[in-house]
Amino acid sequence: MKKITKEVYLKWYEDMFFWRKFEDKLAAVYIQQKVRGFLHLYNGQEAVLAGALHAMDLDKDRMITAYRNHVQPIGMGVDPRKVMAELFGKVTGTSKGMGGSMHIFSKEHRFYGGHGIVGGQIPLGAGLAFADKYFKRDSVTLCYMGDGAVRQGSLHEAFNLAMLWQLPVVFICENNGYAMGTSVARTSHSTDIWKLGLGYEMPCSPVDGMDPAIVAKEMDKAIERARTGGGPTFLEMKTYRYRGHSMSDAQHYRTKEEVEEYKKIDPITQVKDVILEKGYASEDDLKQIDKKVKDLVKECEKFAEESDFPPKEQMYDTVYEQEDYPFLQHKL
Ligand SMILES: Cc1ncc(C[n+]2csc(CCOP(=O)(O)OP(=O)(O)O)c2C)c(N)n1
Ligand SMILES: [Mg+2]
Repeated sequence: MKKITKEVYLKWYEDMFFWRKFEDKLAAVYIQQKVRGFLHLYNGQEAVLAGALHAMDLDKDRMITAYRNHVQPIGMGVDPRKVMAELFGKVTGTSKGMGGSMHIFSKEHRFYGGHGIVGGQIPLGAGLAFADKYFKRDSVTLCYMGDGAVRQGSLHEAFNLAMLWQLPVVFICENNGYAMGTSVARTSHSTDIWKLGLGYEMPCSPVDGMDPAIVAKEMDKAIERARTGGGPTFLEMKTYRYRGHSMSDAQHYRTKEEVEEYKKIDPITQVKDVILEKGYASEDDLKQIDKKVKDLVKECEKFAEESDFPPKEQMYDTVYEQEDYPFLQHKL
C-alpha cells in the first residue's frame, strides 16, 4: 500500500476542507436560487472518499455513486469550476448544464455518475467491472451506495453475478444512518449491513468511515483483491451526514445533540489533529491552506456565475444521433 505520509495528510486536509467549503457554497447559492432542483450534500462523509482515492489508481480505476455526487469527480480530477457550473445549469458544466446536481459525469476521468434511482448504480457498477474483466483490463470499479440503497433487490442480483463472475469491483455502502428521514433501525432486521456480503460468500466487513487512514487501509486490501483476480468485496463505511437529506429537510427524525456528537469525530478535525500532533504543519500553515481553499471556491463560483446558460438548440443535440430525424425540423 502507498505510505500514508505527511504529504498525504496535508492533501487529505486540503481536499476534504475544499469539498466541505465547496458544498457549503452550494448550500448558500441554492438559497439564492442560483442552483435549482434537488441538492444532496456530502458534509461529514468526506473521509470515505479521501481514503478511497489514496488507495485507487487514478489512471485506470472507475467510480460510480448515487446522487450525493459533487465532490467525488473533483477528487478524481474533474475541474471543480466545471462541476460548479453544472450545478448552475451553465453551458461550461460537466454535462453542458443539462445534468445538474444529481448527474455529474466524466468519461475522461472515469466517473460514471451521479444516479437518482436509489440502488440503480449497483448493477451498473457490476457492469463496468464486467467490461473490464471481459476486455482483460486491470481496472477496478468502486461502486458506492447508501444504507437505503442496500434494501433494493438489485443489490442481490448484482452481488450474485459479481461473485459468480469474480468481477473486479468494490461495493461500498456509506451508512450515514438514514435514508431520507428513515433510520437504518426502522428498515433493517439486522443493522450490520456489511453482513449482506456473507450470503454470497463475498469478503465483507465494517469500517470506520470517519477516518481516512482506516478507510485507505481497508480500501487498499479490497482494490488489491479485485485487481489480482480475487473478485469483489463489500465494505460498510460507518459515517454521518451533517446536513439534511437534501436542502428541503426539516430533520425532525434526529436531534441536534446527535449531530453534535458526530461533529466530535469530524474527519477534517481528526486529520488536523494528526497533522498538529505529529508536527506535519503549524496552525499558521493550515490557515494558509484554508485561504487557498476559500479562494478556489470563490473562483469556482465566479466561473459558474459568468458562464452562459446553454443555447435552446442544445436541447436537441444529445437526443438524436440521426441528423435528419423528422423531429429535428422543429429545432429552434
Ligand atoms: C427507486 C427509488 N425509490 C425511492 C427514491 C426516493 N429516495 C431518494 S433518496 C432516498 C433515500 C436513500 O438513502 P440512502 O441510500 O441511505 O442514501 P443517502 O441519501 O443517505 O446518501 C429515497 C428513498 C428514489 N430516488 N428511487
Ligand atoms: Mg443513508
